Formats: sequence, structure tokens, C-alpha cells
Amino acid sequence: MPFVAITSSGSPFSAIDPEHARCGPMTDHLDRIETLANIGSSLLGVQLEAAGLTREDISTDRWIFGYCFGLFEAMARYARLDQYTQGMQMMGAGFGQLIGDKSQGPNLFRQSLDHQEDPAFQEGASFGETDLLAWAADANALPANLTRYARNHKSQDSATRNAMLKLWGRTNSLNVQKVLLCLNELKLPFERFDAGMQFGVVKTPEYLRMNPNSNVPTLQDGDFILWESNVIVRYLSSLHSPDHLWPTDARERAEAERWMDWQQTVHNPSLTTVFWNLVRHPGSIGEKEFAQACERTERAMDILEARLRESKWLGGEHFTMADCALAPGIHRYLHLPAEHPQRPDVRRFYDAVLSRPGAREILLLPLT
Ligand SMILES: N[C@@H](CCC(=O)N[C@@H](CS)C(=O)NCC(=O)O)C(=O)O
Repeated sequence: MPFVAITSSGSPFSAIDPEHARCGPMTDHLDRIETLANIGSSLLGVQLEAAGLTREDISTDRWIFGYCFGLFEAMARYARLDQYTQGMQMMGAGFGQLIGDKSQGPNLFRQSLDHQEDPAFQEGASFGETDLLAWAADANALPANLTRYARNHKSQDSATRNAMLKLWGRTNSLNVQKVLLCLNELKLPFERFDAGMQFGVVKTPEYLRMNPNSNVPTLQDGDFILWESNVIVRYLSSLHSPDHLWPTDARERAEAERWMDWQQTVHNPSLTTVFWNLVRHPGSIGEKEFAQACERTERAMDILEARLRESKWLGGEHFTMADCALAPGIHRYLHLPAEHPQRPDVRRFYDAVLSRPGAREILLLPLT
């Protein structure tokens, strides 16, 4: 289906270009921003529909989110909007119109900034720009890249989509990252929904019905809801990877589980205090408490270093669920803005994790 021309005369792209505006007088910036947001959201709405996608795909699929962002951003650039005020306003308004909820537009725009480092988002964004240019050159051009992406990645019917695993949780959460690592390692398709901290959601009645702790992650597998990150990792591993991620030999499994429980009870509590004081809420922890937490963290890291000196992975010679559970905390430790002792075996382990399927896109995010 060709793109629909949004303006009544000439190419709709003329409305974008300030030099060739033919869509009527735009008396002030606000009019212009509104017009551009209108054009972008109408264009994207038509494109998404033509590719068999829904507006929900924007929040569940990073590539699509990136595509919309890229197209809006390219419009703002060609229209020479001031990037930090008019551009942001236009994209907020555009996203709001696109999802049919104006109040959520600016929020969606802010979320898009969190995904800038995500390779899927970046790829989508660059194709959004390419398709915009094709459309600028020819108002009947097809959204070729979007259509191809939809064909390759979104071909499941709705029954498959309903059966797909669903995960709630923001990507900068250490506990969510464990589950994401596990899902990618197992190459399981899933949908992820932002939740927690700035995204909210966790206090809504619907979410509390799933997870009364009001925290993330939460996994939905059909009619089964599960929370507690390490238990989710165990569940997925035992179901999809017995003998590999989830060792069937009782002692091998106990070895992996030992490190998972240790992560929750020893490694994470002090690391979280240090992380909060250095990154999330700088200076929020008293001096004495902080010093104690630093010391405990280093002691725990000594234990990890010793384990990884004698063993390739935490569970033994093979990658297991324990490595999914520990790697995000190790990433966090290694990237804290603080001096720490050289930890060659921890570093070797961390580099080996980064070479696993889909690990880089999860771990290589700035600490926030
Ligand atoms: N023991 C739980 C802890 C879950 C937890 O504390 N999650 C944090 C993020 S790592 C959270 O939801 N914080 C509140 C928020 O993000 O709004 C687990 O391992 O899943």
C-alpha cells in the first residue's frame, strides 16, 4: 500500500522543508510543530498498518520504536527545528498522536532516549530515516525497510503472540538483566514491557495482582506468573535447557544454585548500597554504612575471584544459570565510578559472558 499523501497539494514532504512549505501559512512555531507532528504520526500510522503492525508494537519492539524515533528525528532535522526544544516538543506530540494518547507522548519520547544505545533501536532509527527520504523523493514510495522487518520478525499469528513469554521490567535493573541474559542465551522469543522506577506500572492494581511486591522482574508464561529473578532464571533454564543451563546432576545443580543464593544474600546487598551511593542517589548513604558496604563488596568479590581462578564458569566447566544470575552484578561492580583492586579472573569471566548470545545488548548499558 503506498503512503498516503497527508497534504492536499504536492508532496507531503513539502510541509517538512521550511524552504518549500506549501501546506499553508504556519503562523508560529507551535503551529509548525503541531503540523509536523501530525504529518509524522499520520505517515507512521499508515506505514505501520501497511506493514501489518499495531501501535502496541512501538512499546514492545525496540526496532519499531527506533524506526518511529528515526523518522520523527529526521523530520525535525530537515525542518530545521531547534533540537532541544522544538524538536523534542514535536516528537513528544508526534508520539502522543501516534499512540492515540497525547498525554503519554512526551513520556514515550523520554523512553526513546533510554534506548539510544540499543543496536535494534539504532538500526530501526536509521531505517526510519531512510524510508522518510524515499518518501520525500516519491510520495508513492513503499516503506520498504519497515515492510521487510515486519515480514521477517513479526510473522507470528496472534495465537503465537499470546503464547509468547512476557517480561515486565526496566533494562537498567540488575534483576531484570539476569532474566534477559537467560532468555537470550536460550534464544526464547519474548515481549518486554518497561516497568519500575521512572516507568511506574509496578504500583498499578493490574501489576500488583501479578506481583504484590511491586518490583521487577515479573514473567508471564501463559497462565503462569512468576516473580523473583533467580527463580525465573531457574524456571526458564529447567524448562528449556535441562543438562545445560540447569544441570540435572544434583551436585552440579547445587553448585550452580549455591552461587545464585549467594548472589542474593551476600553479593547483592552490599553492592546495592555502594551502587546507590555512587550512582543512583549520590551521597545518600552515611559514611560509616558506605565504608562497611565497600568492604563487604570487596570481600565478596575476593570470593568470586577465587572461585573463577579455579573454575571457568561459576557452576564448573560449562555456562549455567548461575552465570546468568551473577553477570549483571559483576558488570555493575566493574563499572562503578570507583577504584577497585585488579580482578583478572573476574574480568576474564566478564569478557567471556559478553561473547555469549545477546549478552552485549543487555550488559553494555551505562549504569543508571
Ligand atoms: N528479590 C527480588 C528483588 C527485586 C527488586 O528489588 N527489584 C528492583 C529492581 S532490581 C525493583 O523492582 N525496584 C523498584 C523499581 O524498579 O521500581 C528479585 O530478585 O526479583
